[in-house]
Amino acid sequence: MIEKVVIANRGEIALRILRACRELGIKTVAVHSLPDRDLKHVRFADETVCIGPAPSSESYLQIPNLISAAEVTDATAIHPGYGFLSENADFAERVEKSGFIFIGPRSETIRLMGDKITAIAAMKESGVPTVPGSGGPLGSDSSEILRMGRQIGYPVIIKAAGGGGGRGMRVVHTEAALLNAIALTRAEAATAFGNDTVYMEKFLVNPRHVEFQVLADTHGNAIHLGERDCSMQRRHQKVVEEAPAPGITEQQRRTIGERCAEACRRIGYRGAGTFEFLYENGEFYFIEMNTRVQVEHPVTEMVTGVDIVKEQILIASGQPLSYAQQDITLRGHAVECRINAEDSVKFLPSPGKITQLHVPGGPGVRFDSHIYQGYTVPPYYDSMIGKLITFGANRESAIARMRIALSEMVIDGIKTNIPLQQEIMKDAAFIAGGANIHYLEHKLGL
Ligand code: MV4
Repeated sequence: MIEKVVIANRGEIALRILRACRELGIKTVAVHSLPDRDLKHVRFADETVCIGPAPSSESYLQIPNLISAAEVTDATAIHPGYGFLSENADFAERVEKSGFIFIGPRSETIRLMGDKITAIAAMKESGVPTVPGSGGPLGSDSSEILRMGRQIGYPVIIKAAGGGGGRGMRVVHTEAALLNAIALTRAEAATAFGNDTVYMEKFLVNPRHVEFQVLADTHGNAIHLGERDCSMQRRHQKVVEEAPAPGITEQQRRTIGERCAEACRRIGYRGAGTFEFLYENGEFYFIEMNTRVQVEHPVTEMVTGVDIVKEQILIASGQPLSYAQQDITLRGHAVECRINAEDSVKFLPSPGKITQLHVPGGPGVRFDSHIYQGYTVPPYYDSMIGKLITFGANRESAIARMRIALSEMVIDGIKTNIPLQQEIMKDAAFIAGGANIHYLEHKLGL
């Protein structure tokens, strides 16, 4: 069993990991940057190590500092959370080579999924439905590329193999624009990712973003925990997530979920993972896999009763999964509103001191956050300061609870996106369910 975990992250996820460790009787080490010494999880941790100054490039992204923190505290394992080094294969490899357990997949798996072309190929081989496309890197033969574009049909999208999460892609509407678009995407990819490999897919015009949560252990077991809808987004930042996804049938869930679980078994996946799909006209198309715990994992926890972070730690300890697929049943509905320290209209970050804080509560209300009255939100990191999650017997009651919870929440001293979230919770298209990935940007006039 893992005895001591270094939490290589900050904010709400660091606190979430700390709580999971405490439930499992595992000691914790909080690593933090200089301005983060007053974070809530730093106060609760058994040990703390300052790993550098404010910029994440000099603290949370410094691999040697994190390994040193594990060494000086004699830790067993490192949990990377999300963001920062969580999907950095070199970090996972150095953690493993230094004799610590990386709480996540094997470094080779992270590398496989980090390259979107190899990720898609692996999933396609395992029977996961993918987007019609080049099925591999685009070469230099122009006539072959033009033939491929015609075969796939316009519009197409050119994506960088090293990209993901909305970085390094370009939509092409006509054959006349294709070769130039490829050259531009290649050049940008070379600069941004140090890899100019690009591929082509059919561009889906109005899809939803539906993702499947999986868990896989080191004994060959893999299960899925159903899906989430994350279509309500702005500039590739998710704003609202929910589980289950509106309109997805039990049959679709079983078919796609089982294919994801089978893919995990085939590639020897370890830990928690997410299969990202575009969903359009009743069909699922795999686009990327995330090899970390995700921000929106709580909505899945609420409808399945599974503690995903605890499972991550148990899996890393070599324990078999606590659940078989038949133990997983979905109950009710959960919605998550991300609470950001930002102006609701201009979307500018709004760091500063929280002078008043009142947190909502009652049945089916969960607030995953590290903030407290008197806490100063620093300007150096992501603006997300918490996640408000509500659960209900059905979607309508989960949304109704969210409206009340948002109305009870008071965060003074800084601006937040609570007004935007209140607006979304009374939006007719959101209430109807199944809005696509462009809906929110369109509503906001982007
Ligand atoms: C697409 C697509 C349409 N067709 N691929 C953006 C983020 C990255 N994960 C993949 N993305 C997209 N890939 C094909 N073939 C549209 C998007 C996309 C998107 C996807 C999910 C959530 C929000 C999005 C916003 C804009 C574009």
